[in-house]
Amino acid sequence: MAVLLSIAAFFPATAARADNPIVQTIYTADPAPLVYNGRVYLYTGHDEDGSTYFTMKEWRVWSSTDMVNWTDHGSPLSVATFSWAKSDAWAGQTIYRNGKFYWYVPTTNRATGRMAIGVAVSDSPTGPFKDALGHPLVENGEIDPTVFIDDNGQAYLYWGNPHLWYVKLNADMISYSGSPTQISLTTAGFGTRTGDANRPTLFEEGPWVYKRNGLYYIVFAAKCCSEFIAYSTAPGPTGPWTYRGTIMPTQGSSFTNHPGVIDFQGGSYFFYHNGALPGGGGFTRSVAVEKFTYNADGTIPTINMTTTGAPQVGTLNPYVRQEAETIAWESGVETEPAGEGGMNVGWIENGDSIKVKGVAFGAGATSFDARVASATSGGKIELRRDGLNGTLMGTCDVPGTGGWQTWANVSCPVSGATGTHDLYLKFTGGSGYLFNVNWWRFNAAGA
Ligand code: FUB
Repeated sequence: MAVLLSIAAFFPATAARADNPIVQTIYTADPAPLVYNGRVYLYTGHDEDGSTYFTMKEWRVWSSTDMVNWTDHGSPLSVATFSWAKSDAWAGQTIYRNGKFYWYVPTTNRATGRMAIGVAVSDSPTGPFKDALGHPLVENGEIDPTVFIDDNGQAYLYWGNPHLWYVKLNADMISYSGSPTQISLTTAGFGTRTGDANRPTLFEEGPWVYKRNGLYYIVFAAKCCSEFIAYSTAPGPTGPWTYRGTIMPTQGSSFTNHPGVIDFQGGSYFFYHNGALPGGGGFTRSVAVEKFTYNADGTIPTINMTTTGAPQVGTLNPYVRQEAETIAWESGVETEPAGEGGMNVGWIENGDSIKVKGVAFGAGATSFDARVASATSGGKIELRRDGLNGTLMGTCDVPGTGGWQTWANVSCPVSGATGTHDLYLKFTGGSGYLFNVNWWRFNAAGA
């Protein structure tokens, strides 16, 4: 197993942590949430460790049913997926239509040296995605596509920095009708910027377009730098736009920000990024989320960044297989593709941990199973309630299995696992890497 230097390696263990940012194993940026089939899929970029520019090679996918425990689905799309692309896995968005998922992304065209918009397609929200065209969908040197399908079935792709463009997508979602059209950036539509004669309005980049109760919204990164998040509304998908003000003020140790807005299970959620992780900043960003409520007139309240994040929607069922890479908060671990499919947690050392929030044990669990692998001599998984030093519900011994991808099941008895609690998987053992975990499950009496 390769030794990766990562943020996780130096992130301190904390007993009681909030849940923003969403991902702690890597730096993430440019959130694009999608609700599909009762889950939120979160598409992000990936800022490389130690970046001093927007050094981004791949896009990543995460998902959650409860807004606090997020499953890592790895990287089903990268710059390398596009044979014509050279670099820059920047801010994109994925949408579902007719059984397929379309992911629109900006990346640099090797042939022209300019930013272009590519489109990738998959049968699954978690990929694998393939280049739908073999060439850019559209190219004018501008970035940050957002995609929207109106109630009448007409799809629109918007993008831009420094201008704002749209084009009408055909029903196949990989071609368009007419030519890219510039949306007029008026101060009435997009607010007034002072001090930059070339950019008289606040629109900077990162548009996010959607419709709610018949009103069209464009949320965007405003002013530079540092950016804040603002929005405008319109009676139709192409305007005329009216500037509505700030959603998220400039905050959070990153000079960019990037919005993504969804409704899920009756709540509204605002995704953004900041520099909140250790080592974080403008090129080492992290995606976070807040819950909010629209005002009665459809306007959006001011939303501030928190470390608390969104409240949990429901609970997590420990009596079905749960992926080890389903995490509310972690300390010290990494993830990687598992040889037997999906992802696994690895790079586990003594004292590392994973918190899984709001686990509904109900009447009580009697045993715990885990799928593990170890090329060394293994270690132990301590199952603790509500804190790293909380009540010990059980300890599972993990033996050496002969390889980091040589998987075996281990099982151990548990007690005191009743009601709903945060579960801490605390890993202990000797020095060096101990073992990997692919999945876990509790068993109830009689199961
Ligand atoms: O992540 C690279 C670029 O930074 C994005 O395309 C912009 O929206 C800004 O977040």
